[in-house]
Amino acid sequence: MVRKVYFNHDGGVDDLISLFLLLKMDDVQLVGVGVVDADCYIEPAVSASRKIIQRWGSEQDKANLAVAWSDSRAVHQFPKQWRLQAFTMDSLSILNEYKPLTVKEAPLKAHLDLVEILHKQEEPIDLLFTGPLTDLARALDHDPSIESKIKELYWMGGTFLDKGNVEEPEHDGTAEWNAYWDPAAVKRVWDSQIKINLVALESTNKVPLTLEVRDAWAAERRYEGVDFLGNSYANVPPLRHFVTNSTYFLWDVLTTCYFHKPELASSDVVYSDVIVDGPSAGRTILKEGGRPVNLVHDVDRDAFFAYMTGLAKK
Ligand code: AGV
Ligand code: CA
Repeated sequence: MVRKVYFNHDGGVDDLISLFLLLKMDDVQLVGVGVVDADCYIEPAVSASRKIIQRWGSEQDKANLAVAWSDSRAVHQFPKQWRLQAFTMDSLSILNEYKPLTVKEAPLKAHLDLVEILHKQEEPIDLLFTGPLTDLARALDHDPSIESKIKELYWMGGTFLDKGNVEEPEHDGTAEWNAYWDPAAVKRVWDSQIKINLVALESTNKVPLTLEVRDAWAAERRYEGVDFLGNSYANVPPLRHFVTNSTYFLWDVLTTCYFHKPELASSDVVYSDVIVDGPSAGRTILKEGGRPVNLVHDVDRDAFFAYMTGLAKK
């Protein structure tokens, strides 16, 4: 059975690698792509997305997919050093080898593109979000009837740990960045009936980029897709001595692989809420009687890396 999925991402290294891997997965049909101006600059992120579809999409993907720009805006903006990584991704030779670029941009803004594509579906489809939830929240506000067209949401975001990954003035450090970028959007999605799979820091903390992973990709760079992994992750710092604010994890790639292969990870339903403002803005908390979400809290690290590297070889 082919699973249909709409993918909304924010142009980071692991967002773009997620797009690449989605195109490689058996029995997955990508029905739409939206890009939000969060952990990226949107122009190179849209451009890199179109180039990835052009290079690795099927004939059907290339003919039917168009990449939608979001006009959603930050409540709390990402650091510029991280956002600049989209320019390097868009400049990689492997994405610029073949011209002309024929994969189109979508005519509608990303949240309206999502609404339109959901309405075209006969059966409910899955959503994969690897950046902030703003476009989904706006789509729900625009047309709440789309809920019946959504099977499940897979979202990289949030954490119930004491320590998140936001290190910013005025914040207490308890939030995860995708939630912090637009906390009210998380609340809007929590207020819906959508079934949520949350790939939070509990599991993504277990898949840092390490030198060992880098070397394993280098040893297999004869595979075009593995060389693409190595070059892409050359943009970002690995874990060496201890975790810093810039240490890179495979956050979104784990989320994307969990969507396709949930047996890589373990999960439990928890009841939760989100703090919308103040020093803990964007913090997700456990709460009795709160909103149920399926929290992915653990992962088989070796199986995950073997699986994602295997996909890149196809
Ligand atoms: O919080 C994780 C999210 C993921 O969607 N992003 C990166 C992933 O795409 C934000 C982020 C947190 N720490 C970062 C991030 C870092 N050190 N570099 C770049 N982005
Ligand atoms: Ca992301």
